[in-house]
Order: sequence, then structure tokens, then C-alpha cells
Amino acid sequence: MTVKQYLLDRIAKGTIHMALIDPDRQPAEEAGKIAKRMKDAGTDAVMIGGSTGVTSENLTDTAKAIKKYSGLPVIYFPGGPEAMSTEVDCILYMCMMNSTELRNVIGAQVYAAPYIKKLGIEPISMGYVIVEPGMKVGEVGKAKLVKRDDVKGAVAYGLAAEMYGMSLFYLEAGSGADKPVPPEMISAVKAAISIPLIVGGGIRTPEAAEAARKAGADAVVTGTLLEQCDDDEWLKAVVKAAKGLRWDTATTTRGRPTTRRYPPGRRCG
Ligand code: 1GP
Repeated sequence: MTVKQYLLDRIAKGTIHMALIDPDRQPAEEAGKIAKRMKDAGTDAVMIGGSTGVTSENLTDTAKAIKKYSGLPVIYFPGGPEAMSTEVDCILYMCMMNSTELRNVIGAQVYAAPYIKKLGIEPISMGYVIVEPGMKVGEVGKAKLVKRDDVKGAVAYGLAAEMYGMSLFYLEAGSGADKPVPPEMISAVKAAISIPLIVGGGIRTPEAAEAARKAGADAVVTGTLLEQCDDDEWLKAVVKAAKGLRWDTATTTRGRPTTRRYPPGRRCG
């Protein structure tokens, strides 16, 4: 089965959760262990990506480790065409629709296409739009950010992605955003398009994951949380909330500093 079909089958049953791991943030073995924890928490797939520092080497090693430890599908979420690996199960063949640089809209994709074909990697076409605050990906991608109250603008991008025949549409607030994509924006886009809607950026609590799901996200992505949170119960609560399952944070360490090395001393939630 293709990864696209795997995702569509799961989404047909309800919102899914995807864990995003940046291969530049930890050794590959550590990434594999994070993926295992996320699998145990109920996540559906693992994405590998980062705005900077992704190389073919760390991508390959991380993909191998994730598969070894979790067995989950590995989805490459590229920041550019420089890094590639046959160890990933598919690549999000994405157009950063609101970039002001042609390279991010179509140039890198044209450059990468022959390599993707030759290596036999499954491409999944995706429209990718950066919403305020946008964070690093907005900056590196030279995005003309969609304003948080520009619901019509976000809907227009979603419709354009669908009309282009893209398989997925991703609303991104940026990794580490202080506020996720507004629920009103998610629900308006969801009502306008029929392709699956992915939402990510700044989702670190069960409440935020639940808000995205209730607004209409078909897939909820969390990245930073996995690097910062040592508390498996908290991770489980976030995944469950994303998937519409009952969650409870009574036994979590919410608010207490964690002990993970990458990066140290941050907090869950
Ligand atoms: C980034 O949307 C993802 O592309 C994840 O964002 O790191 O804030 O969870 P966070």
C-alpha cells in the first residue's frame, strides 16, 4: 500500500496525529526512541524535517532508526532539494504557495523531480501555506505570511491547492509558534476543500490538539513538544486529543521542567 493510501484510510476514520522529528536535533538512535514513544502514544506516522541542518546523511540515519524502533511510515517533509534518501517511505512533494521566492514554489521541485523518480520514492503532492507567526520556516521560505485574521486568504490558498490537484493541504503556523493556526481559519478552510487538511505549528497541549481537530483538521502535527517533553502521559494526552479519544492529564507533570538533553530544561505544555 502507498503511504498516501495509508493516510487516506486512516483519515477516513477520523483525525490522525503525525509526529515531526528534526534530524538535526538529536542523534539518530535518540530519534528512533522518540518515534517508539510516539508510536506507543498512538501516533499514526512520523515526519522527518527541519528548516535547516537536514542532510542526506542525518535524514538516512534518522529514517532507518525510526523504522527500526517504531515500524511507522516515515514521511519526508523537505526543507529543500539538497537532502534525499531512499530510506524514507514517501516525500511530501510540496509547494510553498505563499513564498515570494520562485525556488520554493516550483524551482526546488523541478530540480528534485528527476531524483525522486530515479530513486523510486513515493511523492505526495501538497500545498503548504505559512500563517502568522510563521517562525523559522516563514523566514527561511521568504513567505508572505497569511495574517491570522485573513480567513478568506487561507481559504483561497486551500481552493487553489485543490484545483491544482494536490493531494493534501497544510496550514502551518511555524514550528515553535506561540499560537497555533486559529480554529476559525481551520474550519473555514475545511468547509471549502475536500482534500485532507493538515495543521501544525505551536500545538503542545491536549487542548490545542483538540481545538484543531474539532475545527476540522484531518491531521494534527506536533514537533517541538516531542523534543521538549519527557512525560509520556502528556504526549499520550496530546495524541489522544488530536484523534478525538478521551484524554486525561491528571497524572502528567504539566509545568514541571523536563530532563531531556535536547534542549535542556524546557517544559511540557
Ligand atoms: C512544523 O507544524 C510543525 O512544521 C510542527 O510545529 O514544532 O510547533 O509542533 P511544532
